[in-house]
Formats: sequence, C-alpha cells, structure tokens
Amino acid sequence: QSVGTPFDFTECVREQIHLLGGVQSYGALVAVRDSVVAVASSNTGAVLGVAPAELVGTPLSRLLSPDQIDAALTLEQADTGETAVLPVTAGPHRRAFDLTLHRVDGRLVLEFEPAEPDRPPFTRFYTLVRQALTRLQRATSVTEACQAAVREVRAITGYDRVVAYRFETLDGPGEVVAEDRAAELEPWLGLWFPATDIPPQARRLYERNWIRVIADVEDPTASLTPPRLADTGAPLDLSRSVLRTVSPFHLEYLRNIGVASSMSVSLLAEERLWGLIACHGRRPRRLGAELRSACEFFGVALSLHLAALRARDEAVGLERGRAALARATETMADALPTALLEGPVDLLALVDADSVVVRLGDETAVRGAPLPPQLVDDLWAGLPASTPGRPWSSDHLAGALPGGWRHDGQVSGALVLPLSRAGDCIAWLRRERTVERRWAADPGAPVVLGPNGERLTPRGSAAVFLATVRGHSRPWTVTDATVATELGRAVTDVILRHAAALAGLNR
Ligand code: BLA
Repeated sequence: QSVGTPFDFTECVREQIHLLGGVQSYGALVAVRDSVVAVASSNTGAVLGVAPAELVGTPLSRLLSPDQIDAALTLEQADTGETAVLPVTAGPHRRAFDLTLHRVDGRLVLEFEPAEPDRPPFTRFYTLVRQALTRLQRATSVTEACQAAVREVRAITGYDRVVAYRFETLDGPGEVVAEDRAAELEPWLGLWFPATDIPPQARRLYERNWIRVIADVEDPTASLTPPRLADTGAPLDLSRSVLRTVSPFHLEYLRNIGVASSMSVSLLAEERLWGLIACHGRRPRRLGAELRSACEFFGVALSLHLAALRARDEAVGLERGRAALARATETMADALPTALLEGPVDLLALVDADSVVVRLGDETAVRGAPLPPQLVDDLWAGLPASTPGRPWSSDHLAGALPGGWRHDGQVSGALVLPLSRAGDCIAWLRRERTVERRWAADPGAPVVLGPNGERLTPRGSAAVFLATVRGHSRPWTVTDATVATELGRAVTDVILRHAAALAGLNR
C-alpha cells in the first residue's frame, strides 16, 4: 500500500460508539441494580476512594449517605428523559461531586464529576445565559442567529474556537456558517468539511443528546468492570452517559487539527440534526455540570429560534404565493385549459423559476427562458411515476432521474406538478447554478495512508481544496412545493366545476 491509498470507511460507519465500554477518566461511573453496584469504572479508587473490586457487588451506601441516595432516586424518578444533576459528597473522603443520573439497561447509572473548587455561583450563570439568550433573540436571520450563538458560547465557555457548522443534507457534508476564534487561529468561516467527518451513527446519537464534552484527547480511558453485562451480553449502553469515552478515530481527527479538548452542542430541526455548535480548546479542559447544562440549554434555545425564523420565512413566502394563487384561480375559472397553456395565468409568479412547461393533452407550452424540444421530451421520458396533485422535485436532475440527464447546460432542477395520470402536468425548471466550494480536506479522499499508517488528513484552510459544484440548481423550498400543491387543488376544483356544469347542460 502506498501513501494516498483509500481507507475503509465501512469501519467508521460500523463502529458502535455507544458500546466502547469506558469513560473519560476525570470522572467515575457506577451502575446500580437493586441498590447494589453492578458496574464500576476502573478509576473509582482514584476518583471516589473505593477501588472497583471492593465496590462491585456491594451496596451503593458504600458511596452515598441514605439521604443522598433518597435524593438521587427522587430526582431520577421525576426524570423527564433529561439528565438530572445533583451536588453530593461521596466516598470515604467525602469529596464534592456533581452527580449525573440516568437509567439504562435496567440499571441506574451514576456519574461522578469532581466539583470545581472555584465554581461561580449559579446566579452568575443564569445572568450570563439570560443575556446571551436576549442577544440571540434579536437575530433576524439564520446567519445572524448563528453568529450571535458562537460569540455567546465562546464568551461563556472560553474555548479557543467556536463554530456553527451546518449540514447540507441529513448525512451530508457541512459548512462553517459562523465562527468566533482566538486571533492566532486560522479562519474556517465558509469552509466545507466532508460528510465522513461525522458518521451517521454519531449523528443519530447527537439527535438524542444535546451536548458532548471531550476533556482531553490524550486521556487514558477508564474501562468498565465487568466489561459486559451478564444479562445483555453487551457492554453497558453509554448513549446517555456524560463521561462516555470517545471513538479513537475522532480522537485522531482532533489531534490532527491541533485540538486537545472539544465540546459540541446539537442543533436540531424537527428532531433531525441540522448542524452543530462545535468548540475546540488547544489545552485539555472539561466543563462543569452547570456550564454544560447552560450550553445544553443554549442549544435548545438556538434550535427553537432557528425553527421560528424558518417558519417566519415560509409564512412570508406562502403569503406571496397565495396572493398569486388567488389571481390564478380567478383567471382559470372560465378559461381552462387556455389560461394555463397561453397565459394569462402567470405560473412564474407562483413559483420562482427560469422556465415553466405546461403539458395538457396533446399540447405543450413553454414560458420564460426558451427550451429545446429535446430537453422537454427527455424530461417527460425520464420522470418517475407520480400521483396527481403531489409535486415531485429535484435540484439535481442528473442524480435524481434513473436514466440520467444530459441538459445541465440549460436546466438542472425541476419541480413537477402532475395533474392527471395521463401525463398532464406543469413543470417549473431552474438552470444550473455553479458554486465554488472551499473544502477543508479533499472530499473525495478525506483519509489517506500516511507515513505512519492510516491517518485522517489534517483539515483546515491551509490545505484548502477547491471544487465546483456542478449539475445543481438553486434548491426548491417547502413553500415552492406548497404553492404547487395548492395550484393543483385549484385546477382540479375548476375542472370538477366545469364537469358538473357540462353534466347539467347535457341533462
Ligand atoms: C465526531 N466529528 C465528530 C464531532 C465533530 C466532528 C464536531 C462531534 C464530537 C465533538 O464535539 O468533537 C467533526 N468538528 C468536526 C467538523 C468540524 C469540527 C466537521 O469542528 C468543522 C468545523 N471522523 C472522520 C472519520 C471518521 C470519523 C474518517 O473524519 C471515521 C473513521 C469519526 N467523528 C467520528 C466519530 C465521531 C465523530 C466516530 C463520534 C465521536 C463520539 O461522540 O464518540
């Protein structure tokens, strides 16, 4: 094998990152069943003062007082699916910890993080977060909201680089859309990162958890005893663990880009991962439980604010579309099919496109930018079977049509509204929009075999890889599809009314 040989990506996708059987060693994990310790991390001796061998099989009262156990159980029972945090003093040395609780695999999982000695009072956090939220709420666009968010998260946490990273599609590549960083660091704003940098199983996990903290990329993981649970035969499921150890692939990635610690907060839209606020530290650092909660809360607030901005944009677009729709319906009332084929219904005012093609019976009409007949024929021939009234759309016809597409020079995107099973339809078409993308790593070969074996290649603007996106049009929006659907309904209404009138005449 030589330098530059491709790497087996199925390995990344298969890695079970919730079953790695270890925790970050600054804290300790204990899992309890029927008040008896069933699992302990290898570092309970150092962290809690009781070695795992002495702990497993003994009651939880070795660690916590009866009052603390009661408080923990009460908190956990009120559990709403969120992780619950409780300050405690634990073990023979009565050290102070933040205790995080959740239940999994039929066990209560207790994670002990040493409390920070100089922890700022809660009221200070509350004030910081409240101010941050106020600034966020003033943002009137997605970019502005992301900019406000990275600035606030960096101010609250002190990481060296904080970016808002937005995915193009659910499991696709992403772009740095906002950044706040220490002056010495190279800028990443506008850079694209390959889809493989965050494999799908990690994205699914991040849809269930709002936040993850990696305190030190050189940390020797504390493994769990026993490594597998007797009843499930698998390691304890660490999906919801706050101390969960991290994939060696990802640790390698972070070392490669000169990062010693990281934190990321999920940005969700309709429960799917839309992006991340990603933070990097040049030195190891962990976030205390309170600061982590504050960041988590911030992620929730930003996700809600982004949803509100999106809803507002859609509402504005829809309002404009509906006004045009009302005019169209009136015009069509006594002039179908001519109204659609010859105007005066302005189909390009309904949906913003470069051309529109109407096919009704044997007639085809094109408005907007002229189109060669071959293109229109190829489009009809290539379209998948569809249900009348339900729009089909693609901003990348070459990828979406089973038979391919050879007209990218003229058209790369289509929104098609089928009107009947016989092939009557309206198709809005958009031309190709080429965009130059600056990649932080070659998206075609994000991993290569280097002098020391397989390594993720370093990412960053120092090694920018330029590529032009071809064969794509401007994407269709939810509003475009909604307006098309409503037009379909209006056309059907008019046709039905005509049919009823004709039936009346014939009687
Ligand atoms: C996880 N990869 C991640 C995470 C980020 C990135 C943010 C979440 C964990 C964290 O907060 O550090 C990637 N970080 C980025 C990107 C930017 C950034 C894109 O700052 C851009 C600004 N990664 C690879 C390859 C594999 C891989 C080839 O490059 C697989 C072999 C794996 N990445 C990988 C895995 C995780 C991950 C497994 C999950 C880590 C975990 O939660 O255990």
